[in-house]
Amino acid sequence: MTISTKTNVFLLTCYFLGTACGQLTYSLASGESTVFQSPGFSSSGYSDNMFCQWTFTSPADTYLTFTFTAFNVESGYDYVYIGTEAGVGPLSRLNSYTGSTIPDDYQPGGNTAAITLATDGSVTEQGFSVTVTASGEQRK
Ligand SMILES: [Ca+2]
Repeated sequence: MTISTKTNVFLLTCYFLGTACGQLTYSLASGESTVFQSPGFSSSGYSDNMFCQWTFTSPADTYLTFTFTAFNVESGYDYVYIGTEAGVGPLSRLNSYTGSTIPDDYQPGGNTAAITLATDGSVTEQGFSVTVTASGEQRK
């Protein structure tokens, strides 16, 4: 019975983590744009101790571009990362952001990219809103 209880606690924890992050994968058609907002953006902001990774994909001959329209995470403690594929591995081209300066447009260089939000145990802010666009043109 002990094993069963631990398993249930584990599954419950996963359930809540998943719920806090919301929908995790997004697929865009060529030429399509979508506005993505971090959890709680339009209400009380994001939460402590979050680790959420959202993956965006578009057709093979397109490139994803991230255009931030609002950005505020606790400077030096909470971070937003954008990288190719599944995010934070050594092969990813990874940009990291913290603080309240709205980042420049960023094109990771392919048709798959992930945004990660990692927050520590205290102090939260509004988070970010970003427009993700699948375009047939690659920037220089
Ligand atoms: Ca924080």
